[in-house]
Amino acid sequence: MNREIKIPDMGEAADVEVIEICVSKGDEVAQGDALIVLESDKASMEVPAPWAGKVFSVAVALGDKVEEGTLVLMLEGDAQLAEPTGDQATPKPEPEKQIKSTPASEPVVTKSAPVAQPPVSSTPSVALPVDSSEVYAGPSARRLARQLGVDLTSVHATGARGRILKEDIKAYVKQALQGGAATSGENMSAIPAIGEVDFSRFGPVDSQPVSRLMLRGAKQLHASWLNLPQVTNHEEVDVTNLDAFRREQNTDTEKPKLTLLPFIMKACASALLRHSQLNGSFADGGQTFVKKLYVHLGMAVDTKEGLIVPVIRNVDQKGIYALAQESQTLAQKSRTRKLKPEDLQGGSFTISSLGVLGGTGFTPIVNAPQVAILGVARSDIKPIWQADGSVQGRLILPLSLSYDHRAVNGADAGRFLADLKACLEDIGRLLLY
Ligand code: CAO
Repeated sequence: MNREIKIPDMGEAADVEVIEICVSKGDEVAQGDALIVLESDKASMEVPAPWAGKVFSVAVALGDKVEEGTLVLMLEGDAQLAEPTGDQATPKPEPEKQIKSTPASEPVVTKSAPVAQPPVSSTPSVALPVDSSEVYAGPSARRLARQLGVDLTSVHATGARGRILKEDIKAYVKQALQGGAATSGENMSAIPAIGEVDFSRFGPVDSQPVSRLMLRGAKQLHASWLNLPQVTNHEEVDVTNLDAFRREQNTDTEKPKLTLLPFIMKACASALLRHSQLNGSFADGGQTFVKKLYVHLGMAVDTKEGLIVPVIRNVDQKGIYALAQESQTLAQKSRTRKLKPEDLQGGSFTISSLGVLGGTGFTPIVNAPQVAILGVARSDIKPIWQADGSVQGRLILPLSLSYDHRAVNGADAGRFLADLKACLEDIGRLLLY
């Protein structure tokens, strides 16, 4: 049987606005579920279902101004089955917490009344707390937050006038389960959520799903960014002689082409054996530090689908041509999606060479659980003072070393970079080790 649900006696309040409609036609509701939310200039309240049933039709719209007796909706169900609430046959309305626009000094009192037929005469007063630290949320949202153990002060509100909706609480829980916590920003120690923006409001857009590769990379980078205290040291290396040497070798077209990268790899591997702190990882939840006695270098490769980091094993034991060949093969495989899972595993240190795209420097993010990464930017000819007082144009290569400061001190990083610089400026040094 359909029964009309009307706005109950709201005391003095008239022209009260409907700010939320919690149900739609066909919804099954339990007794006490919020049907609509009203807001006056003093307070807001939910109108709960007086009995369980199915919504036959909704008679109000968002923004409507209503008063006592306005028809809210038609509810199918048996009013006789409604459980008595206290001394009444219908549930009492549940006033919400403070309205933000209410001055904190003004005590707010709103009338609480049964909302459905039959009208109930008693209308006990409910004093609303006026604590500016309190959040703005309805009873059903608060009930849900209590059930899920969610601190409402951490939830980002999307409802009208900063009101927390049930959907906001569900979104918060979902994000927390995925590893992050969306917060209102008031909790300074938590990670504030970035709100969704409808960019099409500002102009044409082209929306595409994010590739799985990018999602995986994003997760890895985000985890590293959040977990590791990272510092970056910068160094400039004079690679004039090295570059002349590699160009000379490149006249032999039978051999793999030499870029600066295999030389940088070889010099890094050598330096990592002497500065093994940078070739390690934390284990046992940070209780153990594992220094790897091998040097497997990750090499960041730019592909159309996103960044891929294949690994070249035992770099310290390979020659320059072998490294050149292997890096070209792995770059090609990365770009044609031919890599095997083992090609991507076991890296102990990473090199990210942006080469000609590199600009004058950048701060790479450590590829955790590794503890250090070398960024290589673009080499350029610069005027450099010489010991004899002359100025020469020299080819200068900018290097940036990012590291997990828990594992590597600034001095460790400085020594590693100085060693690397010395090897690259005089590649013959590598013969000494
Ligand atoms: N400065 C100036 N020129 C450089 C250079 C540098 N630091 N490094 C390489 N070059 C030159 C090479 O010598 C080559 O020029 P020539 O043909 O005249 O010799 C040209 O740039 C192209 O080199 P390459 O990129 O084909 O080869 P590579 O061995 O230097 O690098 C690879 C290979 C796979 C690392 C690179 O192609 C790549 O993908 N880099 C991008 C990595 C990346 O995206 N990092 C960012 C990660 S964070 O988002």
